[in-house]
Amino acid sequence: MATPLKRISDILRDGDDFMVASHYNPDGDAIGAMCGVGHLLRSLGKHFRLYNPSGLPARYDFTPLPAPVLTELPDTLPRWTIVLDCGSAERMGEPLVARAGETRIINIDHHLGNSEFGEENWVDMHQPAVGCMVALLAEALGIPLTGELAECVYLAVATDTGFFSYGSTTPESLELAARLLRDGLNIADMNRRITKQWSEERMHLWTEVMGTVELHLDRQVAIGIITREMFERTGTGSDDTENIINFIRRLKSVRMAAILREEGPDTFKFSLRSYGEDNVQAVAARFGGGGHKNASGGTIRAPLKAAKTMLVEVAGDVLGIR
Ligand SMILES: [Mn+2]
Repeated sequence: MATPLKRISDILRDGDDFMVASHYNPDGDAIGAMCGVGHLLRSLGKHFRLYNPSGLPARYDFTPLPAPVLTELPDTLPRWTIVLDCGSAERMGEPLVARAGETRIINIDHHLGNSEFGEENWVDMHQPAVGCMVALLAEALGIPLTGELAECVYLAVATDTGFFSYGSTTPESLELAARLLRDGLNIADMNRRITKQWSEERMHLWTEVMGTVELHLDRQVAIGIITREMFERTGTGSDDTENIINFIRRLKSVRMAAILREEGPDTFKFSLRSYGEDNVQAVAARFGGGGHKNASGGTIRAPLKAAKTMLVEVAGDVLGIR
């Protein structure tokens, strides 16, 4: 039986009509992997479109695009849709979920507990980024990892590994970075483009959020709050919250860092981060969420105070803090 990598590279080589999609509210891995696969298809001379319901976030506007990123689905969906970095079909966004039956889905992902919603599923939770899987695809297809493709792969891998600092970082991902560098990638310039993206408005939001951080359970659980009112007052949006949680995790005593972000009346999105053996995926799962061992998220429908209490309680339970 052929491996998923072999089957998918065969489909890319033999097919012609593709759409490449990634999760809504895309992060660096979603954008880098989506554009990376676009570059592969361009190298192969295939027809393809890129689709993301949230579009290309301004902070990734330096990404070398192989095609425009569509925010609306075309009238006729292509034969194949390659879905990247989505742990479940729901992450593709409502419009594509509703029309998933009109196309054949290739699911390439690295999230623990991926629901294998595609016709072809290549799910490898040991990969630190879907960008690493795109590099393996390039290799299988004999396409050199240079130029714009290299920049997209680097964007994906560098952001999802926290610039090769998280526990998910593998020897292979470091070897991949070394290979990109050896083949001409300007790493300092890429890192500048990825990180030097802050607006004053974001600085104001972060100042406020840091001010909300509360410590619970013997200072081992930290929770920060982001309300819609804060967004309005500082002129920011959910894009401006990426990574803020990793700074809360820097608190010396903290084993689980959490952010509760108000989505609507009595509805909060939560993000969780931990280090090492503290499994916050298990915490998120209690609320129907998902993710990775040290990075997860989900939604809690409750008023803020109750949401906080529940999160602290479950964290204490799962992580064994009492
Ligand atoms: Mn990812």
